Amino acid sequence: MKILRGSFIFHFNCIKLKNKVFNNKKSLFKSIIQMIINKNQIADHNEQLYEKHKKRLNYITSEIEGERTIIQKLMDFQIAIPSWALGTGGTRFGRFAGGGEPRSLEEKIEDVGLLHALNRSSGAISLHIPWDIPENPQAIKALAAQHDLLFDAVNSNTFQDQPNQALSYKFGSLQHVDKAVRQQAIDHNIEVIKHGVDLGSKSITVWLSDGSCFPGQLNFRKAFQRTLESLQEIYAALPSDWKMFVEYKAFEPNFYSMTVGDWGMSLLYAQKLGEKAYALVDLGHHLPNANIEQIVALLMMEGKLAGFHFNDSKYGDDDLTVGSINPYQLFLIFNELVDGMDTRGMNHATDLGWMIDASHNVKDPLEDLLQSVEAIQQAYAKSLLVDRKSLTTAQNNNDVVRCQEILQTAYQTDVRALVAEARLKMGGALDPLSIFRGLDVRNGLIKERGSKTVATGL
Ligand code: LRH
Ligand code: MN
Repeated sequence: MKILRGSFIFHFNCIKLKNKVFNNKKSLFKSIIQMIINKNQIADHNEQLYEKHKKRLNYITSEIEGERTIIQKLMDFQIAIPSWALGTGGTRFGRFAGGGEPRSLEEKIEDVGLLHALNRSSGAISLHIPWDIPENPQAIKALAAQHDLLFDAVNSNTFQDQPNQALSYKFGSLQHVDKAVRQQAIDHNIEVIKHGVDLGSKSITVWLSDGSCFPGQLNFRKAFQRTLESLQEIYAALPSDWKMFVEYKAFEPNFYSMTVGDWGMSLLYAQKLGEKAYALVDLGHHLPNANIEQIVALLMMEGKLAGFHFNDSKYGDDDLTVGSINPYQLFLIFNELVDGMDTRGMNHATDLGWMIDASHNVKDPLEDLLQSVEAIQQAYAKSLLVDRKSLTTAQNNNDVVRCQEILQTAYQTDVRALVAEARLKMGGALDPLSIFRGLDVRNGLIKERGSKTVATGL
């Protein structure tokens, strides 16, 4: 396949985009890419890697069936990038900034645009309010459109006290014993929904740090009921086509109880709130050795799974690169997802929220996010290879060994060429990480923005 220079743009599903893209891309290239990546460099990169890619693709397509369907599903599968994870993260012990970090919402959108230009699989950004208040929503929306980006779930923040805030969230927000504090938190969430409506978002994620640090500090039942009443007021403010994602977490920053502490509590809230409320699964928010794939299967069964905050962890809410610690668990989760979505006739690409939630203490934030998107795409591709008919037969025969063989055959299949082919077909880079490094993007950003810039977020 000849990699056509200049027409590279037309890989971006040219029917729909041709005119729009050409005009926008021209301006896009004028902004970031032109500074760091000009339009032919991805084409050059792909040309150098094409022969090797073709060999790998021919091999995998000779080994499997349905590669066209899998590649199309990978092309449709877009993952939202968290606006709060484009800078260097830190812990209470320290933060070691890497330089060239985005100084504004505009620069955050440009960074996600850069990721999307390279892997064509990061087509949405998830904002956190007030870290990313869109001062001029129309301009922000237009800038995002230039980068082919949509706005995924907006996130509220009642886990920090803002400078001009009247009442403190030290002892919680929606659970607080003081009605005035609860009302302040409710008003904030309704304001977040307004920002989301302005940007075309269709969901709000509510994560509450609410809970207690010591036995006796909180009446669990009353805290649940106050939180439910507060969520009901926020739920009532949801536009008809919106969803509310109730994110649970086992511990931190409270270390005795969390008022939305596990999938059971989140499901209880979602069921009591109504059909627009769902339980959001952040992979790092479980107690050690929790069977997250079983939780996913049951939330799917109840039609109450919102979607995900993808990351990885070995101990707590470590927010590490997706698939960096336990890639088999990620595969098992996608295995349950594909089974559950197909059973319910759901659209894999649009019916659940696919978001990353990570924090980068020692890696370049953009390289870390490129690795995370790749890991998610690979886990999804492997889960699409599972021979579900044979698995059901083996399960019905209690043939435990055969069940494992069927799963692990899919898991041990090298799907990297399928994921790369999907990128190539969408106009992305065959190897996003190597072109990101090859073009020294980080130093380009440091030249542009400075070495001491700090992005808002965690
Ligand atoms: C809480 C959490 C939540 C976000 C925050 C940035 O640990 O996962 O999703 O609001 O991280
Ligand atoms: Mn999260």
